[in-house]
Amino acid sequence: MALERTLVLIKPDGMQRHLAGLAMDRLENTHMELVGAKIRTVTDELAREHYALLEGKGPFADKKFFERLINFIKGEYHGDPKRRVLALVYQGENAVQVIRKAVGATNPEDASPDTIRGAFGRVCRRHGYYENVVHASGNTEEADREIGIWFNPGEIIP
Ligand code: IDP
Ligand code: MG
Repeated sequence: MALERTLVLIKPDGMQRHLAGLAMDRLENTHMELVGAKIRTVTDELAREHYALLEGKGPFADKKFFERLINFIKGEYHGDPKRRVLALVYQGENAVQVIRKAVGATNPEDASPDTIRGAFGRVCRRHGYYENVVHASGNTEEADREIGIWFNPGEIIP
């Protein structure tokens, strides 16, 4: 067992649909410790830095689909001029895996109904994009990288 930190983002669909509280309720139920929280406006630069490693990979080999990913996290499809995303850092034993389990599968239609994505996510019928309410780091390397993008060191409880 290892003490880990992981990054969660309440994405613009979650913010606009007022799901931040419900999502956090489920995250709190994991008994992981909340050690960082901030709300940020997602600029183009922040979006591209966050998703830099996905460019050209899997479904994002299609450039247009990669731009959809960027525009989505910038809140372009959810009409929020403030482009708000809530960033959270959870810490605990195996935090990455524990939080991913509460978050659920990438495709909301494959995600178990007792997960955040399974309960609240949806697939955009027009574009096939997974509007899955939250982001959670996929492994510890990703987590360290992403926490460094969203937070300054002094903003996380040691
Ligand atoms: P993850 O968020 O479960 O780690 P990633 O592969 O990192 O999944 O993809 C980032 C985001 O891009 C997903 O959360 C989802 O919103 C979207 N996405 C990923 N793969 C697909 C796909 O095949 N179709 C539609 N949307 C996708
Ligand atoms: Mg991922």
